[in-house]
Order: sequence, then C-alpha cells, then structure tokens
Amino acid sequence: EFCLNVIMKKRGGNAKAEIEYRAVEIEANGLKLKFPCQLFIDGEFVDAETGKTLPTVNPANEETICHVQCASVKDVDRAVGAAKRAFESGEWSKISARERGQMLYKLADLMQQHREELATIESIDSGAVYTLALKTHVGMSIETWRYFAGWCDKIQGSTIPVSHARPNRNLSFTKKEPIGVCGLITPWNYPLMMLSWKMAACLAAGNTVIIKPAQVCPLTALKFAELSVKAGIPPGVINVVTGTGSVAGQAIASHPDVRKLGFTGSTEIGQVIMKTCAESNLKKVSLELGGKSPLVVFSDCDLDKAVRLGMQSVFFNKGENCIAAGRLFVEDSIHDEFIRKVVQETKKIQIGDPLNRSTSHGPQNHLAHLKKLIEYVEIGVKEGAKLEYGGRRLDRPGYFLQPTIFSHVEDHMFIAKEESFGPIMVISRFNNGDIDGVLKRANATEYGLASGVFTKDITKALRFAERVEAGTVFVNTYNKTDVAAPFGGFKQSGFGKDLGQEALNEYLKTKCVTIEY
Ligand code: TAP
Repeated sequence: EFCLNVIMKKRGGNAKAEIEYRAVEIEANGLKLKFPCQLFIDGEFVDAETGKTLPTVNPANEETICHVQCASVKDVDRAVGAAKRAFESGEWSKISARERGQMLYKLADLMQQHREELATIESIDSGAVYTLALKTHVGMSIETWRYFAGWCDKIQGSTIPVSHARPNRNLSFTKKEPIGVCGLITPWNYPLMMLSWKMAACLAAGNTVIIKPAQVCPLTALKFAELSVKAGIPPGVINVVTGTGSVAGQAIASHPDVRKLGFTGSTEIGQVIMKTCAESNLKKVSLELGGKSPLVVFSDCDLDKAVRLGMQSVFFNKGENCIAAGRLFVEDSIHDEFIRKVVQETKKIQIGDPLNRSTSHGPQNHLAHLKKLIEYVEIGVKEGAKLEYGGRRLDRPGYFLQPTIFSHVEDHMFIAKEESFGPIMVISRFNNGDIDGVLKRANATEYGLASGVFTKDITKALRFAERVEAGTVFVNTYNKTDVAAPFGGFKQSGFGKDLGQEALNEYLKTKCVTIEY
C-alpha cells in the first residue's frame, strides 16, 4: 500500500477545482489502480475524526488491500450537515432538473471510462469474478445512472379536477418534490450496484445523500466519490462515510436531519433500522431485505435450459445474490434426471482467481460469511438431507467454497427455511401435477423477494405468477433484472422498489396545491 498525495484535476463542466486526497496505489489485473481510502464529506476526502481505520481484505488471497477510515457519529453528523446545506442552499438546489440530468450522464460516462478500474477494484474487494464485475456490478451500475439521468427532467405532478367552492372556481395541482437529505445503507454482495440502484434514483429526484457502504467492501464507493467530483457534482450532494453499521449506520438511521432511509441488507438489521427510523424522526424508509426464493421446475419444461438457469439461479455471483433461488422444487418424474444433470454440470464450474478470464466461480466475500456457509452445509447433512455434491472449503488460500447441491430436502429442515446467501442448491421433490401443493410450499416462507417457474404450459406459468407471493416472478428465465423494471420484495423481504419509475417515488414527496379563483 502506497499512500501518495495526488492532485486531481476536476474536468467536469466549467469547474476548475482540484481535489487532493491520499491515494492507495496498487497493481492488479494488469492495471495501475488508484483509489481513496478516506471519508468523502462535503466534496473532500478527509480522515475520520478519531483516526480509526478498518482493514479491507482480498477474499481471493486473504491479504489486506488497505485500511479505510472508519466514521464516527461526529463524522456522520458533519456529512449530514454538508448534505443539508447542499440541499437547502447549494448549487444543487439552484440548477435545473435538466442540468442535474446532464451531471448524472457525465458521471455515467466517467464510470464507463473507468469501468475496468472499477471492476478490478470490485473484484479484489468482493471476490466477484472480473468478467461478471465488468458486465453486472459495474455495467448495470452505469446503465442505472443513465436510466435515472433521463428521468431528471421528466418528474412531474398532475392537475386534478377538484370540486369547486361555488360561486368560485378551484384548481388543484401536485408537485413532486425531493425529500431532502437521504441516508443509504448498503450490503457487500454488489457494492457499487447497490449504491447505484439507490443513489441514482435519489439524486435524479433532486435529493442529497449520505451513504454507508458495507464495511467489508467500501472501495468502489470511494472511487465512485472521486468520479463524482470529476463529473462536477457539487460538494455536499454526495457523502460517503465508510465505517461500521453499529456506529455510522446507526447514526444515519437515527439522525434528525435525515428524512429518508434506503436500506438493502438482512431482514434482522432491516427491523432494527425501521425501528430507529420511527423513533428518531419518523423518517420514510424503504427496505430491500433477505429472501428464500422458490424456483419450481415442472416436467414439461425445456430440461437442459432449466438445468443451466437453475444453476445460475443459485450459483450466480457465488450465491451472494439476494434473489438467488433459495429452494428448488422439482417435479417427481424429472427429479432424478434433473439432479444427475445438475451435478454433472456443476462439476465443470471453473473455480479460481476471480481475475482470471476463464474463472466462473470466485471466493466468498469474507471469512465470517464462508464460516456461516460451512456451518449451513453441516446442518443440512446433520438434518438428513442428501449432499449430492460439494460442500467443502478448497484447500488453497482464499475463501473458496465448492458449489454445493443438496437433495431430499424436507420442508421442516433448517436449509429448507433459512437463506444461505451462498452457492448452495437446495432441492425438494413435488408430486406429479400437484400445482396447488407446490405453490403452497413455495409460499410457506416469511420471505417474498423473487420466484421462478420453468414450464412450457402458459396456463401453469400464469397461475404460478398470479399466486406466488413474491415481488419478482421469472418464467423460463432467472436473474433477468433490468434498470427499467421495478425490483423489491413482499412480506419480510421488505417494501419499496429499486429501479424503474417506481423507484423515484421512494425519493419524492407529493405536494398538493389548491387555488381558488
Ligand atoms: P446486513 O448485516 O444487514 O448489513 C447491511 C448493511 O447494514 C451494512 O452496511 C451494515 O454495516 C449495516 N448495518 C449493520 N447493522 C446496522 C445497524 N444497527 N444500523 C444501521 N446499519 C447497520 O446485511 P449483509 O450481511 O451485509 O448482507 C446480506 C443480506 O442482505 C442478506 O440477507 C441478503 O438477502 C440481503 N440483501 C438483500 C438484497 C435485496 S435487494 N433485497 C440485496 C442484497 C442483499 P456493516 O458493514 O458494518 O455490517
């Protein structure tokens, strides 16, 4: 780790400001990487008030990449103050919606120019396979910024035909206004993408923001902050406070000047956050939480496609995917063949260095998570599920877990009910033709994030889509998310949508104006 003083020339718009920060410089993936390791508050990279730092580790080799500043309650307060000033009286509050859109487009262009650097940083910090990081973690992030940049000057209210107070006339119209200072708290599975899904909608709506990324994967958020300066986004509009959930996260959720909180993470912490938001100042909250998404495979499906996509539904991003299929229900008549094929194909998965272009399966995100997954496998075995394949940590440096397949999983088992958040396929059998029975079992969970069905029978597919209790339904596909389509769960998977037009409403308030004439 080299720490250098670097002068960044700000090239955005007419701005001529320079930003100075202490950079981490390393070489990886054939690139010279340079990124900040300090808090980003009011347009500047600064140390935490306590000087405390947190290490961030490369899960592929278990080496510390660098130390990142760890925000205190005071640091959060300073960042919220900056965001409040920027919202109330800064340049951001004065520019037009169209100019705001131009800035966000510029930011997306800069992310595009730096996509290889961003994807490499994401890969070494989170263990994401580089090719996937480039396409999904970074690629979809850029698309998200472009999508919401386009919305900036299309956010509008309506005119409403209210009853007149005779003899006078009345007119009501609504205005969609930004909420103010918004707090975002994000997890470690898609660090830059989770930031982008929330922040792009939040800024498009005209708010200012303070984000706390997951403590184990903070680096792309900091690189992003650097790019935001280059894009000309004014000071205080974006603030990044790296640190812990229990201190910085809690301070954001409880801050009286934060008016909205967007959270993605576990259901358990989601409950804590909602309570904190209620008790502090009743701030608006949206929660994208855990899942145990059912995937139902009927015997009349295209079996090879169901095997291929069934594997992706579980193993995509080494299972660290909130919409991962947590449980597969396979119709009796194809059950054994499905398992034979899925085991055969899973054996071919290339596990290894995420930066290697032929690797398709990288290490788990961090050690504590790997340990939890190994425990999860042990519980499955103890409960009597059949371990068809995998389940072992690889004998090499890094947090590598073999993709794992369990069959003969019964409804009462722990692994049938609990989310693993790892590459563990959990397969149960259902009776031939028993659509009602399998739907009942698929819905017998407190989660309701996503679901999937494989069948060539459109009636079956539509009946499933109608009755399954999940915010997302995939038919003959899986993981097919798009920036224009709303994303978010039901039941204890939370509420409020990311992406699509609906996401804007999470960051807007509606004001109704009535005039008498
Ligand atoms: P969590 O432990 O819930 O952490 C998420 C974020 O909340 C982290 O930034 C964490 O900080 C912070 N946090 C922890 N305690 C907090 C508190 N008391 N107050 C405020 N913030 C706090 O989740 P995770 O382990 O990172 O992620 C895995 C979970 O996220 C899974 O259950 C997964 O299903 C879910 N997830 C859901 C979705 C969607 S879209 N529904 C997407 C991705 C992940 P630290 O970094 O310090 O822990």
